[in-house]
Amino acid sequence: MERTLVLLKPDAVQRGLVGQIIARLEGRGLKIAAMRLMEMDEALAHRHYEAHVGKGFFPGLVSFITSGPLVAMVLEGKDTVAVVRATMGDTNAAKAAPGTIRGDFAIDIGRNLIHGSDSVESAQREIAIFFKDGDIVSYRRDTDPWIVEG
Ligand code: DAT
Ligand code: MG
Repeated sequence: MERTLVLLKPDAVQRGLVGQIIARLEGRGLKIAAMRLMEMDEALAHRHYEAHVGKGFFPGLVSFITSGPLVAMVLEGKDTVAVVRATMGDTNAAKAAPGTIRGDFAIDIGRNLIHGSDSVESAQREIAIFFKDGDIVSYRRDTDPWIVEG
């Protein structure tokens, strides 16, 4: 089973969309393996978004992501990285397809509600930023065989 890091960004918390967003991810059959409400400081933001340091939008991104509490989660399941990315929709929420989280709830690239790791390697790096091994819980659900065959 594959794991990914999901952040429900400060706009999701402020707008009261945390429950609806989690419901969509759970609804696909993804399993919550870790979850916490927290604030990101500047150092953490630089670490998490290291690939974007120096870009024009980076200062705005840091100020937004550190502006209030967010929900960090580890999700687990089949092809989780790709499934979460598809469920999120396009980075530019204005272009995100209806039916996706961004396409249904957001309209701006700088207020796009959710982060999901973009590869298995990124997921491993990002999960380690937010969670210790002991924070991640492995468990079986009786529904698992009804979600993934085999
Ligand atoms: P994603 O969050 O879909 O993985 P990304 O990794 O390319 O997108 O960028 C990280 C975040 O930075 C993105 O969610 C919103 C912000 N961002 C990216 N490109 C931007 C741009 N051109 N203008 C403003 N914000 C941008
Ligand atoms: Mg990204």
